[in-house]
Amino acid sequence: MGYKNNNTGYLDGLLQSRAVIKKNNFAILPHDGLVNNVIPGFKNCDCSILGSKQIGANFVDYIITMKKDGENSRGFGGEGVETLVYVIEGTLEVRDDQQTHILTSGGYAYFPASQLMYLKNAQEEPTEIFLYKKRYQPLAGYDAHQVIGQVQDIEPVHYEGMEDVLLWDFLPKDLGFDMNFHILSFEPGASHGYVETHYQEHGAYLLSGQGMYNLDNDWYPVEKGDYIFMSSYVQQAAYAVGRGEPLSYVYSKDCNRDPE
Ligand code: UGY
Ligand code: MN
Repeated sequence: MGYKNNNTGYLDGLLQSRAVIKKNNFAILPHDGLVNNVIPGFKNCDCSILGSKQIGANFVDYIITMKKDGENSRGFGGEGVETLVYVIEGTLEVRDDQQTHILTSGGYAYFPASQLMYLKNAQEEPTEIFLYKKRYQPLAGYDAHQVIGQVQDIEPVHYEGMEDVLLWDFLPKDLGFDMNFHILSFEPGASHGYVETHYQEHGAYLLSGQGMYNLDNDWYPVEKGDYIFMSSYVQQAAYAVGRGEPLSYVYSKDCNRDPE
């Protein structure tokens, strides 16, 4: 919604791309290079598959514009698969086989493994969502449970004590959850305190601003609408640039499990 591809079919500017694909390492997918994919179950929706096992991810991310009457009435997820939806813009109806919830921009729903997620655009105008699924890694004696929320109701913390970097955690910290979703937001000029190198992988969708991102020790310009896949151990850190909005992104991170 509001990204550069002019959708006329005719060339708009030069045929150049900021996309960078390093399989099993990292990838940057700018919004204007995304194409629509037919995904069984989604009707009246423009769907693009982002991170997937084809670039080395152990999860699948999607960016979806749900048009008027857009829905997935078949149920998203499946046996042993956990799901999460985040509403970037618009109003979304999310239901399991019993209850319906209405989410607005900043809303999210986590469904535990095997509970199918039914989605419907709840307004006339398009609703844009970031969608995630992953095979759940069970832990004996613990379970995950459904979580429905709005980020506006979460108190952010100063990321690693930094004044100008804020972090919102979507899910409870308990061991039943094998992943979490977060929003990280850097005021212009702010940055990570160090270059992270860690076992966990990320799929990140940039919600606002512009920045420079260090991935595998090279720096890349990034902005709102970009998707970044970071595989296990890839070096990663960002600076927010510009004067206007913060650089912020919503992202997943696996957690709470001991690798085999
Ligand atoms: O939680 C994280 O690992 C996060 N700070 N990583 C990142 O922003 N690239
Ligand atoms: Mn990280």
